[in-house]
Amino acid sequence: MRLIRHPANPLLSPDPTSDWETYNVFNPAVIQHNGLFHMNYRAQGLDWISRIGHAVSEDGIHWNRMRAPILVPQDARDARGIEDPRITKLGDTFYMTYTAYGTEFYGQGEATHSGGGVTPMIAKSENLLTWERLGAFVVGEDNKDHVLFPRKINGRYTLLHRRKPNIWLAESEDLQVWPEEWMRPIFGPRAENGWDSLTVGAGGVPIETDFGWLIIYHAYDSTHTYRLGACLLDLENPATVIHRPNDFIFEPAEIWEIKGDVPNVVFSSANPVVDNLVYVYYGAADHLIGLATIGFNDLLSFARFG
Ligand code: BMA
Repeated sequence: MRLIRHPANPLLSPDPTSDWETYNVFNPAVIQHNGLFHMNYRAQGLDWISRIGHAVSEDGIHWNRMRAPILVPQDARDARGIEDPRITKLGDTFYMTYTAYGTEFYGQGEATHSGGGVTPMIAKSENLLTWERLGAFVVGEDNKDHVLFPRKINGRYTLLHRRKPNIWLAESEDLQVWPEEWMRPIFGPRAENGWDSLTVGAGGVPIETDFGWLIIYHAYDSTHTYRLGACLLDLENPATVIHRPNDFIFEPAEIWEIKGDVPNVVFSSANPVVDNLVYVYYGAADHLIGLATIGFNDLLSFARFG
């Protein structure tokens, strides 16, 4: 079972006339709202700092982008960039989870990167354009790939996150405090399995189905090739894996997925389901944005029985 590349790929490319998205556009969040697709994507321009751009589309294929970025660094915590947004709608509010890459390290212990560190952040918006930062999800650790579930589970906000090399679960009563005692690892790399032998991290917003939460995740191996996999988590206790197929569902194959800013990367942080089709948007080689699709029922069967 493999995702099918859209013939219009790549959907979005860097804009050489624009200083903030000159070099790379990748790793987008995409959500359908009021009949329009909205994309918030990571872009790098002349200064190599990541900013978030916004584009809209009627069909999810052809995009009109805004000339200026909609979210830009504001302090030492994100001075080196705002990376890898994921957007979840809860009630009437949109939440963006993203990685702040900063010139200062927050928290205790060793810095996660030389001269600074990463902080997984949460922001909220009523219109997908203006974002209010709510704060960090955790500080002082190399934690990324966090994404909120689209409803509360057992009365608590719930999110997936990544403590290398595993995908973890976290819970909160208010989106501000995420107690350590409510955090649990869910699954990790499979050393013997090949494509997901070194690290795993969550993709887009978990998809609620009758049989569990359908999750798309990324993984890499010793060659640092990023592929995508799928699995099913229990609806009321998402720390329990119901089934996790051995095979991947997508891997770099096109020139622009193999060659780019970082080679051999397909990295997805958006998988909206529209009209029974799963739209898997992905960053290709940290340079372009592509789309691959799969029927919802096909992906669900694979996640249950593959
Ligand atoms: C990860 C993230 C992604 C990136 C990927 C491949 O650590 O930082 O932004 O797409 O590496 O380079």
